[in-house]
Amino acid sequence: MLEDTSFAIHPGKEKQSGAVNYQDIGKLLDYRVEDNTFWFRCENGEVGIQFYTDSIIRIVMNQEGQPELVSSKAVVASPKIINVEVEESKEMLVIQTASVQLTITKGPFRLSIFDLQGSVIVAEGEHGMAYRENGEVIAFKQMHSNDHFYGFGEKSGHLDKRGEKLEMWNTDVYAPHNPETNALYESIPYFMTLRDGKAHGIFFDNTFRSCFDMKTSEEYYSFSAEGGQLDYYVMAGPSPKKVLEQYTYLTGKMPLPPKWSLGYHQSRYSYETEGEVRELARNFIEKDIPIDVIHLDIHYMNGYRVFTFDKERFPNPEKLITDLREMGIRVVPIVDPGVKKDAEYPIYQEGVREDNFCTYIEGDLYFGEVWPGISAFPDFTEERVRKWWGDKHEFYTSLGIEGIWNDMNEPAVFNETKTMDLEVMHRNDGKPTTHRELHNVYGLLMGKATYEGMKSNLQGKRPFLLTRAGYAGVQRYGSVWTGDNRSFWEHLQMSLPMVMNLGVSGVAFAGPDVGGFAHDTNAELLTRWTQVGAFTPFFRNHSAIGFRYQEPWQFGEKYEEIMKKYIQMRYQWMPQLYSLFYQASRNGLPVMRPLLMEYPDDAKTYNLNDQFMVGDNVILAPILVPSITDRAVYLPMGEWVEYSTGESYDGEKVHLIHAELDELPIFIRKGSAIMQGEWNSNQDKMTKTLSMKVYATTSDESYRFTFYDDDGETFAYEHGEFLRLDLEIITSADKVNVNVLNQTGSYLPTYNEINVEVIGLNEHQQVTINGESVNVIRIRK
Ligand code: MIG
Repeated sequence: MLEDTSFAIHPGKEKQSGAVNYQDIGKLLDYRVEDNTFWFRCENGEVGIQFYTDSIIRIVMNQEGQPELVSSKAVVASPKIINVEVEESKEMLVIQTASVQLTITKGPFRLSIFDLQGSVIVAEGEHGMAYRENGEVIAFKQMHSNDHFYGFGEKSGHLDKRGEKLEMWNTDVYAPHNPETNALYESIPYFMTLRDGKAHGIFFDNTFRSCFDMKTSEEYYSFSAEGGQLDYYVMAGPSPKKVLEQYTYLTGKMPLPPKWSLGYHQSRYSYETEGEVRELARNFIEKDIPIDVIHLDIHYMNGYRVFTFDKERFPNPEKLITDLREMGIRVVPIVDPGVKKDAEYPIYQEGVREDNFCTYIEGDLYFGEVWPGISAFPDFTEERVRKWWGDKHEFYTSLGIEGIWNDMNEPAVFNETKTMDLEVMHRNDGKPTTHRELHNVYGLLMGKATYEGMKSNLQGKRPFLLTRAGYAGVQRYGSVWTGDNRSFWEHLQMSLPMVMNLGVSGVAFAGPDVGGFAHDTNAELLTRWTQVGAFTPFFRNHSAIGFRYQEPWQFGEKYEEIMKKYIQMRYQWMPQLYSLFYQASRNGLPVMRPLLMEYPDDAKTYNLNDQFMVGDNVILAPILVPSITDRAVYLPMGEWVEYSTGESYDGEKVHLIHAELDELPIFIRKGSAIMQGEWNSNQDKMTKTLSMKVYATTSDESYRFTFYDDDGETFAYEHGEFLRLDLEIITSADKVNVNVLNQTGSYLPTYNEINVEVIGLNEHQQVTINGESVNVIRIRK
């Protein structure tokens, strides 16, 4: 209570922070190389160094003895045997790979990594690796005056986290999401540093509560954890995109999601009855507003028991799901981890009998209160339990369900600490340890259980998973929404850097609750938010019980028309978006990106919070404030064309752009292209007419991109059933050439050709496609 008053800042309460009271690792005593691992014995601990590639280096410090190099929950790659050269002198040791040089000074042990041009990537100085008697471990790195920090998973506040101190502890935060609220639902202890146009990444693979401090000092930053080893990876870059490729090489890529999950999702806590859901679906069909998914929140269940339907509210779920499916709509139900303590409930019975729930070391079950009342929690840290839980999803798949929404998986519990007791002892696949250590991966492992279970139950169809909690690597299982935001303009603004930083953290498929979850939304906010949502990777309108309904038609025809236009636009852009999702599944690059990812040399992009890119050639500059129809837009190098007006804009300039309520400023880089489909109807979402919009320029440009398509819902693409076109656009004063460099895959789409539309062509320019004067690309059968 008192902490909410001025008492919180009474004199004498300041906390100590910074590099005080730590035990330094001390001098290097000796070193050896075994199995491609370097071991450094120091006065106060031992360090192991491994190479995952020439440019991904793992460093592990253990203050108690030889570091353990056991498997991680996040990392899917293994160390590689690479060529290294070692040179030793009296004071130091130099280890060189094909991409980086590590220098280690011996007294005290300090590690620095340089690129081959001799520029420092990371360096230790006065402070290096250290620990505290209480088990806390910490790494200090030198901070440069021009370092900018990105990533850190799901965080409120601005894009650039310099000057921030961020905590990682999966937390259910209903309110508030303020700039200072930094422990949210996801913990991704990873960041990317950008310095003078060059980037590198650090992934601190420690599941304990951890802290990243870019605030306390201007000379150094630090990352620390409450326990465990100091175990981290340095990714040498040197470009932001390379860093992301390296990070997702380590922690995995997003599987290609089903195409329907890229569509529009409508949700509410809750659509409470079958009747309400049917009426909702009918409305979308009648109004011709595109929709792919309706979410069922907790009211669908019988007394909030997972794997059940309430017989009165939803008497015939199978029929409902089949009927909706015919309308072109899928149903995604919520599944929470808490299993109601109820001796007559089969899931609870089985869980207890088979010993699947979390227990204390003494063997007693852990119980916590959540929606169903007193509940037990599956121990997802154990393979056997994950399998059990995953198999249970047959309940849903047998009804025709292909997607699951995991909520409350921090895990959230209604008590003071908001979560499970820290001393709960997880089984952890044969290495039992406490919830204190595994809290941050509970959601990730529930996601793993759910994704894998759905995948095997769906027998060849791609599952969709939406999860609230997660850890590094969560992208391997699902998409992430940013939890309980509010219907504030500030939260619309905040969602941009938040989703961009999630993208920088490997989570390519993410988005906020469009319109805002809690609080009453309003017509203008919902309209502007829907425009943004049409271009964020995950696009779901969701609102909370007790607040205003916010389906696109709730505020009258004028607003409905605008929202409909943008939701339809989402579908017109689907071929482009799907190609970008394909790319993300291959190289880890996010669909929605901060501008700095494409323009790392342009300092004006370093903290650009209110604009974002979709792919590498499209910039969105939405209106994010009420009653305003003009805004400043910064366009980086190049020439740009506004999508709707066709007007040209110079790069490296700030422009004042006008956008009425029905307008969303979208800029495409000249010399590049985008793929466009069309909106047919909810029952028929297949692209039949595909076009490529090429934005002409008279300057010498060349642009390459990949168009990708497949059946959108099965894994047949893994056996070659896809269509992939590697395309090239070459422009100069007298020409616009479009070339298909390569066509691969055996998928036969409904369209036979791609209509090429050149925008802004000059009279002296001639258009050719594969060298011929035509305006279509024929797809080879
Ligand atoms: O706090 O299931 O973030 O999306 O509607 C209540 C009810 C639990 C929290 C989720 C929200 C969901 C709600 N849940």
